[in-house]
Amino acid sequence: MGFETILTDTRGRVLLVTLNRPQALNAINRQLATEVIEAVTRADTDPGIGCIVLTGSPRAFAAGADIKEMQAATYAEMYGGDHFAAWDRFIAVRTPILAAVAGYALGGGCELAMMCDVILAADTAMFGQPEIKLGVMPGMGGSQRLARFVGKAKAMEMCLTGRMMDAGEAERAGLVSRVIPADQLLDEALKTAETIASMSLPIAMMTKEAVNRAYETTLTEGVRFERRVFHAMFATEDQKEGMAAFVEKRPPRFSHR
Ligand code: CO8
Repeated sequence: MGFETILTDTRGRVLLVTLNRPQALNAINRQLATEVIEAVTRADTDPGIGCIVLTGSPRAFAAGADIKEMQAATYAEMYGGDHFAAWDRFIAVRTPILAAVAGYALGGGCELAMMCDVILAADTAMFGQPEIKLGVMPGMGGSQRLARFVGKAKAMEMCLTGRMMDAGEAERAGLVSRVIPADQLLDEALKTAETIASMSLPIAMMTKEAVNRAYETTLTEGVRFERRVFHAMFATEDQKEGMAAFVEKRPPRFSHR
């Protein structure tokens, strides 16, 4: 399937997905959502891809769900079409996904970034959940994920006022892992993605699953889950290779098995 609202580029073991609706600041319409979800789920079944980078333009990662597309929708259409439920397929992707955010990440754009596993922010990045100004609220997980990532006080203030957070505040609040000068964002994101993709893919997938479990369960259950998965890793060839390489003082050659 050819894509019209995103660009995809495979660089070694990294898939770069670029949102590409510049005329609408990458607003997420039905087509863009379908294409992003298709691109990442397809990559997830490709053992040649070890990490996915999702990015936008220097001006906007994504300025939210497409307001013009939603404007006239009725309750029956929103409920009947289970609008946004398709993003559950994005969440189910096991390959690590890194968001490289420059410019606006608002509403659904902020929510999309938060659905990724790591957010790297350019110093130009602005994060916000301004839906309340439109007479709605976050609908792609923002009220839940933002509260978990930055705590209730900031999440509540942002969702109730629509105030944006700049990159520095987002880093201090724990929303993004690092802030990078805008002109170096993509290079740094690709470098980080290459590092992740150089690891054993099944081990990276299990690690992603374990860290995500921290947001879904109690500490006791999460630690139990971690221990079971850790034990299971000793059934992989890559555990044997990784530890042998350390002992033999050479770089590991992971077979992703
Ligand atoms: N949807 C549609 N079009 C958009 C959007 C959007 N979210 N954002 C920007 N655009 C369009 C503008 O309409 C404009 O198009 P045109 O030139 O045809 O008028 C073009 O992009 C450029 O935008 P601006 O001229 O407004 O650019 P500025 O630099 O002046 O302002 C802003 C940039 C501040 C980002 C401004 O565009 C803005 O406030 N955008 C809307 C941000 C917003 O409210 N986002 C939340 C949307 S709602 C949402 O995301 C809900 C998610 C959950 C949905 C769940 C549904 C079940």
